[in-house]
Amino acid sequence: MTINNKNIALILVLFLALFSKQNYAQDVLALKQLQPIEVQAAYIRETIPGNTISSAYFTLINHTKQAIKLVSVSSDISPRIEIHAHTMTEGMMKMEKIDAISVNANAQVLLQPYGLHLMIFGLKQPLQAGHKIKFTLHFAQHKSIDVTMPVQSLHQK
Ligand SMILES: [Cu+2]
Repeated sequence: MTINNKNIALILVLFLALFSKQNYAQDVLALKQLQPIEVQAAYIRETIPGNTISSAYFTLINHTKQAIKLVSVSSDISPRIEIHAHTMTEGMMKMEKIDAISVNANAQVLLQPYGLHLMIFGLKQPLQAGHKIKFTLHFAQHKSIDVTMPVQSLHQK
């Protein structure tokens, strides 16, 4: 009986692929468990032609045993990013700047159209669907986290 080197090589490659895939899955899991603050479903709106304003939305999840407070957001794309809320004033829907978004221990807060959102002013360049934008979220008593948000087309909901 002869040993086929080709077959051995193939088995080795398959084995390595499986092994590394498993390791990768474990790494992702470990990373998730290590993140006390998580951001999900983040996106920023494509700009309307001629406009330099946009808004961004996401779910902010607090896995810690203490309340957290998002106090500001920064990004290279804009000199001014504000946290906004929509309020009803005399039957009119208005938005206003707020100082922070608090998230209770083991809770989450949704930033969504007609609710809490980030308002991005003075965009240096138009935002086009498919692009990815990096933001840094700053917290009162927690280290900042980086979030990459895809630009969503205006035609999407
Ligand atoms: Cu706003």
